[in-house]
Amino acid sequence: MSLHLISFKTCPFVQRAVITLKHKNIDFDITYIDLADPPDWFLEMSPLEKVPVLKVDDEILFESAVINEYLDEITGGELQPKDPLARAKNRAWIEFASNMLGNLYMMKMSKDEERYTKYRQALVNQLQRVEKHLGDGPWFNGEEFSLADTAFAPLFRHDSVAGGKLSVIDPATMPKVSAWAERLLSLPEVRDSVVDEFEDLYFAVLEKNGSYSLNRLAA
Ligand SMILES: N[C@@H](CCC(=O)N[C@@H](CS)C(=O)NCC(=O)O)C(=O)O
Repeated sequence: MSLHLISFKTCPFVQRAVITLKHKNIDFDITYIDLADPPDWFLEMSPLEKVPVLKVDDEILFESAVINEYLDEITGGELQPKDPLARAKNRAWIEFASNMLGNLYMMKMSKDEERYTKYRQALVNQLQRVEKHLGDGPWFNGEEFSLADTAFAPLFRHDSVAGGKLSVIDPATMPKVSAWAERLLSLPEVRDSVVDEFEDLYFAVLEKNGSYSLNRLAA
C-alpha cells in the first residue's frame, strides 16, 4: 500500500498527520502545494479544497482527525483508547483542538489590537479549560500517548515560534499545559513535523498580512 500526503508547509492540520506518521514509523511520500495557487489536480481530488489529503493507493482521505485514526488503525490502533467512552472523549478533545487552531489562525491574521486580543483571550480561555482537564501526565490521557497528543502538538509548535515570544501559554496559570507542551515539543516526530524553513514562512505570512503580532514581537 502506498501513502501519499498532500501538504502545505505551514498547515498545522497536515502537521498532525506528519506527527502520527513519524511517531509510528510509517513510510509515506509528501507533496507540497501552494494554497494561494492550488493546482487543478488538487482541487479535483480534495472535496473541501483543503489539506491534508492522504492518497491511499488510488483512494482519497481527507480531514486530519480521520486520517490520523486511519493511520493508527492500519498499524495496530494503540493510539486510541480501547474503551468506547474514552475513545469518544478523545475525539471530542481533538475537535476542541481544531477549534483552537482556528482561533490561533484568526489571532495570527488579526491586523489590529482589538481583534488580536479577542482571539488571544479565546485561546487563553480554551487553554485554561485544557489545564483543568489534564491529569498528572505525561500525556493528554496520562501514561498512554494518543492521537490527542498528535492533534494538539501542532498548536504548541505554532505557539512556540520566535522562541516563544508570541506564546499564549502562561506557565504560572497553566502549569500542566506548559509542561505537556514542552514535553511534546521535545519529541523528534514533533520537531521534524515542520519543514526547516517553517518559521521563515510563518513570519513571511505575518509580514504580507500586516499582522498585529509583529507589533508585539517588536515591543
Ligand atoms: N478540518 C480540516 C481543516 C483543514 C484546513 O483548514 N486546512 C487549511 C490549511 S491549514 C486549508 O487547506 N485551507 C484552504 C482553504 O480553506 O481554502 C482538517 O482537520 O483537516
